Amino acid sequence: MLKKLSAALAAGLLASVLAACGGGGEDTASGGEAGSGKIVLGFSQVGSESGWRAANTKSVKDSAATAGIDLKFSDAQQKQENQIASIRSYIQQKVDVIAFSPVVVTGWDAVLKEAQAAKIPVILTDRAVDSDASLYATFIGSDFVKEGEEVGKWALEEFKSATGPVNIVQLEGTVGSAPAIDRKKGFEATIASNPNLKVIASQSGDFTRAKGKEVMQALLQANPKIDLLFAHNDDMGLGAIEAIKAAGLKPGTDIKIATIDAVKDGMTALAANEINFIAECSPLLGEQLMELTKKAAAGEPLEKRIVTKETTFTPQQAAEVLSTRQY
Ligand code: GZL
Repeated sequence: MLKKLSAALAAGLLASVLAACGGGGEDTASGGEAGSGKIVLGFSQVGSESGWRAANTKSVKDSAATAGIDLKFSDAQQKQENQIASIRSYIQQKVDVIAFSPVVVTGWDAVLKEAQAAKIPVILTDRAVDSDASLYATFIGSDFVKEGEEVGKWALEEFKSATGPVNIVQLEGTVGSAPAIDRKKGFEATIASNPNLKVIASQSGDFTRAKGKEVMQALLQANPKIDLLFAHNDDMGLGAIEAIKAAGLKPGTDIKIATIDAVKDGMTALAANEINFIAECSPLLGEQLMELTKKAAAGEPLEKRIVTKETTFTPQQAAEVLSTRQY
């Protein structure tokens, strides 16, 4: 009897050690222990690549604490394999709900099927996947095509009286990510109505300030005349501003700049006319995510797609709201 008991204890201990070793950054539980009666949510975050991501992580953690939800959180350092490992560890831990922001669009079918087989509902936040919608409970996030269209509409207006070519360079987000794919799609489809507006170069800056600066330095050397930079997020735009200044040019004047996100640093540059236009992409998804988590845990049906409400900002509008921004 004693032998059987110790073998069972050892097996249980091994399973819990394995389950805690999800990939990527450490898993941090922010609520009560298993069996505390609290809903347990396993969340896999893309990484910590931008100001937007930091604000999104804060929103998720703060909202879980406010909602009394036991949050297990992992940072994938922008690696899909780490997200998949974390999701598998949440399945092994038998959490009530899994949520994640998929770093890229493809490659999720297998792990989503494993979660479905374990009867754990999955909520996509922020970014989409190309898996069949039957494999997840709902997707809450922005309409990235619309964000790209908003920037395109601003560019058409800004350069409507141009009589010659308007040379545009584009700093794209993480390769293969939904925001990079869809922002590019929305922007380029919109500016196509004015043949003067030409994207002469388009390259990924991986949503980071450092990479945005590095790529913009190369683009400035290769292209003597750049009229507009469209950066898929504020952070890459802010990195590009450093490169533009180092090249002896005035950002927002010599080269017009449009970005997406509207985080504090981006809005500060916009208010200072170093950026000329920002389309908002709200990271404050935490509160809605917790409401959806409670419904999913209760087995309630969820609408398949929840789009976050967003706006756009000019320098004047940024100056007016800067002091009241939450992120
Ligand atoms: C958009 C989000 C993007 C932001 C970037 O919802 O996925 O990732 O625009 C962030 O700042 O890195």
